[in-house]
Amino acid sequence: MIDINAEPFAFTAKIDHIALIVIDMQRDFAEPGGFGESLGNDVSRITKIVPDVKRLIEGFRKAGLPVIHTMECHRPDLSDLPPAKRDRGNPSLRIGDDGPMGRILIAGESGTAILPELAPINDEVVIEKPGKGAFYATDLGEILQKRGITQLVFAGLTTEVCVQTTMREANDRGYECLLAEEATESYFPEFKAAAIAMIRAQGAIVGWTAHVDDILEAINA
Ligand code: TIU
Repeated sequence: MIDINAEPFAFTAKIDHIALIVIDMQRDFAEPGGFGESLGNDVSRITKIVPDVKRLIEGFRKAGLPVIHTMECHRPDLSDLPPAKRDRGNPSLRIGDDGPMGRILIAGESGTAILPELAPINDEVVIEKPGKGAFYATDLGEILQKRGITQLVFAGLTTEVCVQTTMREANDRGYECLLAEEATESYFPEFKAAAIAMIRAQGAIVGWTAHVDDILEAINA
């Protein structure tokens, strides 16, 4: 067991039971013409975290620890897309519509892919999820249970939407959750700051937060 310098207090990492989960680092959220922009967001902030997400992923790989990737996406026939999600916010392009990078947020389309710098390698698990949380309508829980994972380090997009939703789902299922602060981003800097504050408030009510350097130092010790 190794203590990681974290807020609101040290996170005691159990190295045989910890995994990195990288949430939705997809072109659709990071590049012009994708789902994020169709909702009216300025996507230019998002790619700035790629180097920090990359070194976190590489640190876990170097330590021989599991890296799990998620992708928010839907089946080509849209059978897993509730109309309420498709129509919410009256986006300029709806999920399933043809965009400049292929059909918006549809499995297998080039715009839905994980950014090439952060692409999964070898046998890393990739979870395709139709919701904001990665446990809803996926086999993530079973996969973690079979591997004996009880602690999750979180990175990815966006802090207050899919990252926070998945952290809350995981926390309720008994996982200890640690968010890597520089390896997550929001379209709204104030929402990122608020999400970090609310996650670690009340004695880590949802989980801990830590800097990428402190996480890497501990897992590679
Ligand atoms: N819109 C937004 O902030 N996020 C999403 O729709 N999905 C994820 O956070 N991945």
